[in-house]
Amino acid sequence: MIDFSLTEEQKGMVDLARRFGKDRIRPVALEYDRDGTYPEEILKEAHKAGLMYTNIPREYGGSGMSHLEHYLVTEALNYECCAISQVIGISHLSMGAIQLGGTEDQQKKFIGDMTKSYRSGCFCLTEPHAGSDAGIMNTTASRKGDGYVINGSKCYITNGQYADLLCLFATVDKSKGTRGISCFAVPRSTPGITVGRIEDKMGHRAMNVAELFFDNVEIGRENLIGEEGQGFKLAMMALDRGRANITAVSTGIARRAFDESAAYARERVQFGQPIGNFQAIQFMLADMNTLVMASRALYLQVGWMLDNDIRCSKEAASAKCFASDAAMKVTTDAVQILAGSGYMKGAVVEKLMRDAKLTQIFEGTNQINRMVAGRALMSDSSGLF
Ligand code: COS
Repeated sequence: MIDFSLTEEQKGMVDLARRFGKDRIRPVALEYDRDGTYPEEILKEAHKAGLMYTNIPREYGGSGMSHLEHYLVTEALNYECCAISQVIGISHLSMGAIQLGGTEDQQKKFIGDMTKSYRSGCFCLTEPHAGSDAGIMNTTASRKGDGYVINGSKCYITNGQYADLLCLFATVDKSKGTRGISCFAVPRSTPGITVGRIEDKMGHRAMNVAELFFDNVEIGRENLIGEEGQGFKLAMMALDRGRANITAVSTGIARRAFDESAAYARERVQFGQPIGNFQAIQFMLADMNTLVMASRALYLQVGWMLDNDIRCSKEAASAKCFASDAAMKVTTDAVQILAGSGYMKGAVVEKLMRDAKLTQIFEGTNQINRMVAGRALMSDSSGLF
């Protein structure tokens, strides 16, 4: 039976996120975007409100939400500002591999420690020459005694400057390709980690993105997550979840752009009547709303699959492509509807359009995600129904 109604508890979660977004994020969203401000105070409050570690189990200091619930909360927060909300929700991707591959003791130790603070984690996969082709990374983990020494660098790391816990991917044997990559939980306080360039971005400007360097960073065997050589698979499995998350992020962005457009269409009078009376505008709004509805349906499906332990690599990749392309289209149309007033700096829809662009790029470009879905369909074209 398909049922789109939320339980009272789920309604409470969404309501909490909406209120937090409206009261705490909305008043500063444009200012933080203009100045590229790290939302420190908001993170402290989100942490207290239980909105930071939503899908981390309660025994490790999280709120214990399901994937589907986390995505509902994500849409609600991202409606207000995706840059601030991405940092609030960063543990969903950054801790994914540790949750999937870590022992109970490792999760208690690493994730349990991290959730005490609002600084959260970061997902260290990308390197300057290893973006879409993530498997050719150069960062090494050489065995030393019972542990490892890490050397190398990572770039475009969301929350890299501030994260307390790094989920780091490094190769123990480059000759083995992706099968040589391992995953490590590395506390920020480990000596030898330095922060390089902080990126100045087109959109998502309040979201911290940094370069990280690892210079003889010594860690123990207990920092290895899963088996040696299992890291690439853990990264890909974490990205399945992450891509479902970007579907919810994109839905939040698109819904806000729709709402801004509909409100403007109701009040902007030209030729003696609100422009929303004209079919040219109504058709645009109808199509924008359709894209929002479809994007939401996709993250609900993938969230449900994750919660029921059904592999969803192709569904998550397809959902991410659809919703991010939809967010780009809806925000571009929102600027068109608001016209001159929407194109100016300081307009909400101008920010949304810049923000939407990144959703087509991060957690795998849409070209890579189409490839992920396309390849999977060659071996298994079955669907849910
Ligand atoms: N779940 C489980 N296992 C997976 C998987 C998934 N979603 N995706 C891949 N794997 C496994 C494969 O089954 C394969 O296993 P074997 O070694 O046992 O054969 C292994 O991982 C390597 O996979 P594959 O051969 O597909 O690797 P490629 O290097 O050809 O391609 C792509 C991998 C391009 C799909 C991958 O590099 C990718 O997603 N790139 C984009 C990275 C990204 O999203 N970066 C953003 C960083 S975070 S903002």
